[in-house]
Amino acid sequence: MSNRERTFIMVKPDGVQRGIVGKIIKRFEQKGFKLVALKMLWPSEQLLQQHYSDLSARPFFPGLVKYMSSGPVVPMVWEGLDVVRTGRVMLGATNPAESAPGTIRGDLCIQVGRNILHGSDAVESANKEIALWFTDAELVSWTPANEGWVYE
Ligand code: D4T
Repeated sequence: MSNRERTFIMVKPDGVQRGIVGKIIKRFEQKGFKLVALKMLWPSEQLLQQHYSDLSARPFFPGLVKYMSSGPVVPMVWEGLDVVRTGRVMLGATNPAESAPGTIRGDLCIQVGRNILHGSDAVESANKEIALWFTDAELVSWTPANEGWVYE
């Protein structure tokens, strides 16, 4: 496992609309992960079809793509030890009705179709998603002032 593992986290249109982007960023910052990329964009249906290509046969796919393209989203990349797995734990179960209290979804949302954020489910999918949403130049390599003292 590497301190340099990266995951793709994206605030969905409902999270942006509800004004909780800052709260979501704060959870990852407080945990101790490092932000290496962040932007806001209004995604096309084509980009979302690519992002969710594994789900294209699912009955909820057309509604999912329509909803995800209904407004701006905030994709980001977070870095740190085991960040993919820990990020999923922090998000909570996909269906907020089953997300434990204390998780982001467990604390902040109600329905599966409006579950406020996405998080990669494996290192391989994280790498694919990061490459889909960000260029190499948008991934910023930097060292927090205290990283050496905390982690080394
Ligand atoms: P994301 O991708 O949003 O982090 O979700 P998960 O990885 O946790 O779950 P997923 O791929 O199974 O679902 C993708 C996305 O589709 C929505 N969804 C899901 C929905 O609208 N209805 C459903 O029945 C399910 C299972 C929510 C997340």
